[in-house]
Amino acid sequence: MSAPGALPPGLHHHPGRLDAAAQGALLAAIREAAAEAPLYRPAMPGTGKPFSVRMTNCGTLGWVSDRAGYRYQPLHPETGRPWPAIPATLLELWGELAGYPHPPEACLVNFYEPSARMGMHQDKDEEDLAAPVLSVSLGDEALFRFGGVTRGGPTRSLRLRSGDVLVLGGESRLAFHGVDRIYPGTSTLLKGEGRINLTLRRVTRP
Ligand code: MD3
Ligand code: FE
Repeated sequence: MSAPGALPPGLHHHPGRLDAAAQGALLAAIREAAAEAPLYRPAMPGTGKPFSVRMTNCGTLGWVSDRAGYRYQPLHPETGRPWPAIPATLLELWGELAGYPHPPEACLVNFYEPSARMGMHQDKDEEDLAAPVLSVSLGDEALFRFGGVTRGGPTRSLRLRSGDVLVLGGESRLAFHGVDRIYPGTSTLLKGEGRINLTLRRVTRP
């Protein structure tokens, strides 16, 4: 279902929160980070099936997945180097929108080619589930889907556009969510087709 109307408690959508200049500056910062910590393709725990999304991280901790499982770790799994710092503009955005008095520790960078998807899942690898997750969309539009805290219940869809910010806190922090499709050619921000999503997270309990 995709009915318009109120979003669930704790899910806040800020359409166009970043203007074109801010999106361009943020993209430049993320490109710098990805030069230091290259995008890589994670694998599913157990099966080792490759993700369709490529990933990297900024921050003191980065989210990684491989055959052994999901976890946060301080080093890039392929280079063995620490992740680069979270760009200052993202820390400022967190300060303005998160409503949480401690800084984020992880910024997961997801890169979607037009054929990439993210299956429905919960984000629950963090110790501090009292902290919200803040997401920034850059590049081509995406069809984002979210449901409740149990798998298989009713869901709603939301189109996420370049410059949109989502804050997921409170009752929505453990909601199932995923990305059903990318709409190639709907943004000119990136050099080519695709979408970047940045998610800021507090991982440890302060
Ligand atoms: C709802 N990323 O990296 S961001 C992820 O567009 C992830 O790349 C998607 O799901 C993406 O884990 C969605 C929006 C988002 C992020 C975290 C959430 C929605 C959420 C946590 C709880 C509920
Ligand atoms: Fe997620």
